[in-house]
Amino acid sequence: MKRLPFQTARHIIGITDVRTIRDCVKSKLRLTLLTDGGEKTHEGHVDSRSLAFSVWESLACGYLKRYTEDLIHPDDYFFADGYFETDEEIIAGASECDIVGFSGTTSQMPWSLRIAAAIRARNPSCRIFVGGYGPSVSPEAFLKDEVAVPRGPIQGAVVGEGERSWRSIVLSGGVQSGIVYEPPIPDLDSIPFPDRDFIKMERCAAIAKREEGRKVTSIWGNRGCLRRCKFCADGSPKTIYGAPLRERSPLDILAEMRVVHRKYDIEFFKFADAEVNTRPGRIKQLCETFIQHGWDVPWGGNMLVNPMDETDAKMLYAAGCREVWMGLESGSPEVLAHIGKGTNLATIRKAFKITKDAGLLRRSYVLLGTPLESRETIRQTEELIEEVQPDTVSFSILCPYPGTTYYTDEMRGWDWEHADEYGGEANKWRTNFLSHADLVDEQIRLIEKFSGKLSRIIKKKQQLGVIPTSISAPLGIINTNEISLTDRCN
Ligand code: B12
Ligand code: SF4
Repeated sequence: MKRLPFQTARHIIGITDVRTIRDCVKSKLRLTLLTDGGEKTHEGHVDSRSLAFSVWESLACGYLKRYTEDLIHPDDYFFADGYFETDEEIIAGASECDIVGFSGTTSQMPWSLRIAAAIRARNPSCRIFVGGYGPSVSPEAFLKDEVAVPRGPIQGAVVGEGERSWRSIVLSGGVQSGIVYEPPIPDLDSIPFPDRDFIKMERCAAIAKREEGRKVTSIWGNRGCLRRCKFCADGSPKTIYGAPLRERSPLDILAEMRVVHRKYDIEFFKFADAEVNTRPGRIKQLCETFIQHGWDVPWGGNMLVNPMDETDAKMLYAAGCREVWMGLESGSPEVLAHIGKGTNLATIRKAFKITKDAGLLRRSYVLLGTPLESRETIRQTEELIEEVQPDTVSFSILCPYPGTTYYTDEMRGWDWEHADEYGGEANKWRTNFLSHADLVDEQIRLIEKFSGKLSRIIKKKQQLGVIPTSISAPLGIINTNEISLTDRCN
């Protein structure tokens, strides 16, 4: 077990005896960390998050719990995930607590606000905080009630990384209000591994086993991204994990993977990194360590097409990596230049070829609807997909989430709970040349055309009715006879 940096405690409380702090906090507080399960569509416990993917457990809550576990007795620390627990169970449990923390994206925050109001109604003295990407990119949206009504449901919105902020909230008994911010932790290896029992990781892994045939969990290797893609919350100026990029050492990552693999019998690790290889040299560094230590449990993650060379691709395979998830995004040179990812047709072609030659499964993301998108640029994208033949493909439509460059004040009133990058009427985005309806038509056409290699998320979103299944546009140009179906898709 790694040691926590207690400087934060001294700084905030102004005393040096950590045991005194711990005893004092423990005797006073009951805490809960909550995360949304998304829309429940049937059986009461099926939601878009898990249907779209194998369930990604809330690593965030696991990290926050571990970072404060010396302060609170385990019996006084609760966790609930809206995927598994009903709203009624969550409200009842959280209402018993002194401090409540919600974790989530912009889409998850409307649920958090509703649940927070219900908790506050039952327990008016409860102190409620929100954290994660949603509050980080637009904290004022969660605090406006506080301005209008002195005891609005949310007392504080945590911006940026949560460990130090949550710790300071717990240590102070939740006195903070408004925007809460603590500087990021420079050395990621000093952060203790997330508490996976607390977040009940086993139940998520069990769903993956049922749906994918393998026990899967996530692991987090770096914080930040050096690129500036305009469509991505990690790329915009308001990014939660801004510069400098911080990386865990490969040995620290490996140590956690080993523990988790042994304890939970995990069969596949997926990296939650924005991009595993956000800087040149990272793949080599990571893989050398994995290879040296004989790591052979399969893993995969988001990877940039550049930097990626033949040596990287071969090393990935030798280090147990079996899947690379790469943003193909578009086949139009103009669109690629506009979105600011720093990729081009040559780097995309090369990456898809060398990773195939290395034996890696190549999942691809295609983004429809950036401002320069037209029928012609989509045709170029089709041609590129046909040429590089990814193993799986997903077609999303740009959704200008708060925190991205494309977000403007005009979108403030959008129904973000239902705005989705895969479809749905709440996303009203259009391009300079195509209406939103045109984009949906193109998406459906491409889905039909590439039906043999669709990613799991597309199939699930169709099941949920987020993506319509009927097509109104003419059929495209690619012969899909040679495309094989791969179903283990993100
Ligand atoms: C894995 C992942 C998913 C998983 C789900 C993860 C989960 N358990 O819910 C899947 C694949 C299902 C998914 C789906 C979606 N995702 Co996603 N996802 C990610 C990804 C790649 C990693 C998230 C992660 O696990 N990070 C590791 C944890 C530890 O970090 P963290 O959550 O940021 O937590 C830290 C802080 O934020 C903070 N914190 C978090 N919660 C709290 C709570 C409190 C109380 C406090 C104090 C602090 C705090 O402290 C933590 C530790 O420092 C991020 C990108 C990224 N690089 O982070 C995108 C990202 C979060 N996703 C995003 C989006 C848009 C979506 C979708 C809406 C896409 C869609 N389908 O339309 C859906 C919505 C899902 C939902 N129900 O809301 C955006 C969010 C943008 C925004 N404005 O909110 C991101 C940032 C991608 C991007 N770069 O644009 N996603
Ligand atoms: S899309 Fe990938 S490369 Fe671009 S900013 Fe987001 S995480 Fe970084």
